[in-house]
Amino acid sequence: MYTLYSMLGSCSMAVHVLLNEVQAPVTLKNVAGPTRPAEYLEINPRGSVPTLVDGDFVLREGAAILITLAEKHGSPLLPASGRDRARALEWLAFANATMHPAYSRAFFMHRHLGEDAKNNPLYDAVIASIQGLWNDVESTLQTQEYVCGKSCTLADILLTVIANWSPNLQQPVTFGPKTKGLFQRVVARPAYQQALKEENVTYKVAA
Ligand SMILES: N[C@@H](CCC(=O)N[C@@H](CS)C(=O)NCC(=O)O)C(=O)O
Repeated sequence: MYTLYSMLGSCSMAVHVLLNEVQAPVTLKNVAGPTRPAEYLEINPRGSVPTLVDGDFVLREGAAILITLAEKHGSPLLPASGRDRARALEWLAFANATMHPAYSRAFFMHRHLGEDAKNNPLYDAVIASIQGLWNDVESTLQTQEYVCGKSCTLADILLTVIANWSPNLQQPVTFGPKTKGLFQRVVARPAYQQALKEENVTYKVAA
């Protein structure tokens, strides 16, 4: 039994979806709130989620957790070798280390500037950078169903999770028809549906 420290609907949800995909039992511990529980800060002083606990092994950083779990459970969401694996890692890095921080910048500005954030020219630039990244996803999907090609990978799941934060931005971000099609396919997976239900999250950006 794994324990997943999470915040509902956040990037930890991608780990939750993967655990459902591989049918691994998990206890979710929601640490959202103005401050993190002391118990959580002991295992992750950074306070961010996800953190996975597997027996006496504590693993932090979402990408490391996703890769480790996919390998351990032999999930097809991470190809085992060769160029398919390289491509899957490339797009997982894009989701985790390019798209996610772009949203984090916007949320950081909103947290510190409040409603003034949306009138700040820097906020326009942050939103434009997010839009540019989704435009790149849309171009990639012109000739293929998933960002790596014919098959769903970890990156598609994480991108689908991140996209659903968009209604929380102070300015709109739009998704092209191919990108919405990707979200529809990913959200329709039983493991994703189960995670939405277990986290009580509504998926808002696929329509
Ligand atoms: N590099 C970290 C970033 C994780 C991250 O920023 N998580 C967000 C939720 S999506 C979070 O915990 N935010 C609250 C905080 O940092 O206190 C990872 O990929 O695990």
